[in-house]
Amino acid sequence: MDYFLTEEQQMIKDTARELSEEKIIPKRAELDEKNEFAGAILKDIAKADLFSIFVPEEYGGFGGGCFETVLALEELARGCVGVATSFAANGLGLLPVVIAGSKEMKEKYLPALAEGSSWAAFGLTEAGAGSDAAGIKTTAVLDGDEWVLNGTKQWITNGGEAQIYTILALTNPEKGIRGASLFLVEDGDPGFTYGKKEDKMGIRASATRELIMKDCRIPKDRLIGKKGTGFITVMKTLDVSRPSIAALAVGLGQAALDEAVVYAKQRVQFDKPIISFQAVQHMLADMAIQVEAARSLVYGTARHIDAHPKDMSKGSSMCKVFATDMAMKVTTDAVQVMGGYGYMKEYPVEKMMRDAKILQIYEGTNQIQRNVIGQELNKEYA
Ligand code: COS
Repeated sequence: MDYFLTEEQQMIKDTARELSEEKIIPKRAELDEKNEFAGAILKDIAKADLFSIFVPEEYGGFGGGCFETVLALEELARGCVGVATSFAANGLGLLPVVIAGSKEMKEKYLPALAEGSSWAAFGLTEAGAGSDAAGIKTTAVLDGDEWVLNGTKQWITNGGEAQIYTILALTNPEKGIRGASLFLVEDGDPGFTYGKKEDKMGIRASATRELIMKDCRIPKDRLIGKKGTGFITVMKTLDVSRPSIAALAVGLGQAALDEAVVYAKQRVQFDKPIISFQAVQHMLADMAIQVEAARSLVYGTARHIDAHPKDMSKGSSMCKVFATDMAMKVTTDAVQVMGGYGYMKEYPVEKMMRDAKILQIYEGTNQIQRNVIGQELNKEYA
């Protein structure tokens, strides 16, 4: 399908595809088995200048378009969702600075993030605050010229690997989430440490750790935006970044479809390649329909967000749900088409099916996305 990409957009897609083929695919099984963070590959992605897509031009970036971002992520995820997740989480971590940071903060941090010489992570989730993001307990209190943060963030992608962390904390706990503010914490800040690296079902090439703040002291000017506006900035950040998760799902679904078709053409049973059987053809056809439908929705949504940045919650949640449910189904069907071979670690679809599951969970479960869509429909038809 021709999506009428500009020359520049096609170049971004091709660059990411090349990285996938040359750097990611040859290493993905080993990284998965060893539960090893793909730091060297992220450095290759930085060399190819792809980190710049998250950052506005005036701070050394490519422009920060949602559409360009999904093009790159789709191709990286075709290689490995674990690697692509680390890259996407960097965009998620720096978005609050782009959305709400002061000019000085942007000038100080964004150029290195655009270069990929510094990486970011996003600290929202806590042990008792996942879907109920408003239930966070981390606090920040002003003491002279410093903020003092206390609390623990859980399951943070790029934890321990990133240099900057955007952290939501309560600055006025009696006001609940309307008393929350966002902060920028740097690796090495006093009182800031990491928990153990988690051992996950999938996306094992990404690092997931706790962020522990015990009387963590940071300068006063590390407040992102105005005091008390942290939750709104977090919600705006998630609105822009959820299509990124949908893009990972499209790349993954495409990769699983490719594997299944290639296998079905060469696997002979009853003296014929199994692709000649209608039962298999119909499965492959359904997989192809779902991948293309998801791609169209994700591209359309990303273009809409770039054109109308204030009106994006519903579309962003819709494409996250549709594409990630698709990836779970398509990777499961790819294993089914490949039968016993598909279930073996020797073939990549086994890992793809494990990687797919998290897409329905992180950056807001698909149940939460349906809540958001339902609430928006309720408003629209008032
Ligand atoms: N953009 C801007 N503001 C938004 C917003 C958005 N998309 N969504 C909510 N807000 C605002 C609301 O307008 C409200 O502001 P006021 O107090 O001024 O009215 C405030 O934020 C609170 O909103 P709401 O009452 O709807 O919050 P809830 O606690 O009911 O939670 C959901 C809303 C469920 C949508 C939210 O908790 C959520 O997205 N949860 C999933 C979080 C998640 O993704 N976790 C995984 C993180 S991994 S990175």
